Amino acid sequence: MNKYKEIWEKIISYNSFVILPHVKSDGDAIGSSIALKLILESINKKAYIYLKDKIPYNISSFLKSEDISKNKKFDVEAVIALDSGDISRLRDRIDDFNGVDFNIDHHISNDNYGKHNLVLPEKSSTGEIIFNIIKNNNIRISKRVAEFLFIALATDTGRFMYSNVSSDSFVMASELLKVGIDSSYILNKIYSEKPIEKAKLESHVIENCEILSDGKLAVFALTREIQDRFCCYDTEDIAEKLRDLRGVIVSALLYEYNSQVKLSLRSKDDTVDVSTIAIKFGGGGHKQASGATISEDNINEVYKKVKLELEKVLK
Ligand SMILES: [Mn+2]
Repeated sequence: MNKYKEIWEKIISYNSFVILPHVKSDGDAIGSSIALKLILESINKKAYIYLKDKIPYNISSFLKSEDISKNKKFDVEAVIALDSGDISRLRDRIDDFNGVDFNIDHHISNDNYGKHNLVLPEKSSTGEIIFNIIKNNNIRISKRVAEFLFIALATDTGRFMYSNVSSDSFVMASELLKVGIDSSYILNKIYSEKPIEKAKLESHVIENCEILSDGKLAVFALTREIQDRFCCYDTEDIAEKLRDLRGVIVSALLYEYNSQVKLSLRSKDDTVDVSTIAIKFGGGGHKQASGATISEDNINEVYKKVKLELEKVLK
């Protein structure tokens, strides 16, 4: 049996669900979660999305207040994890439940922590996997579902720029546009509404980053003090800004977050697989975008170690 039909048949054998996107949720995690919630509701199932964090500013304008619950809402029969490369990315919520029933994801480092797993690293986004579930099971795509699947696809492909884009991604985008979504409006909402303090913080990072390995590596340590100074705690996309400099192949952004040090790694092409570095620091992800949460609390110490590892790879 086709894997998309198989997973859907198992899912719909239950009647109520909690959907858990990963912590520090992004467009793919939230977009795929809302799309799945809506299609489950369209066949009279009960589903809610449980996420405690603040939603990124550029996604929140698409949401209605009832879309996401900050608290555990009701007892459910099944737990669905979406876009979470490992179970620790659900850690602030998973203890409220009895394990993960369905693990649907596209991270290569995913270790199949669910009772049922659909992990497809060749897919651009978890949104693309949900789209395939929809297509293979002849589920109707409403305009709102299409909008969120487009958000998932567009954000996880860096607006169709990363090498995870395949002809399937464009077929998917085409089908979503046929449903009647306004892709230009959606992309403008996501990418052209940057708060000025975020733009200023980005400028500071660019101005003060270290360029190493003959210009191929850009690194920066974003301390809490700098975040306070710019009144900006949104680090989304800053590693991308470093990667996008001419000559840079790999960028690394370290930042202090909730008394931990986080690492974001980005690479411009397939020549360097940054997930191998992320794994060394206890994290994971994709070839071109990965990250880690590091238990060492001194950001400057971590910075030295990360630089050393990256300089080895870029020699
Ligand atoms: Mn994703």
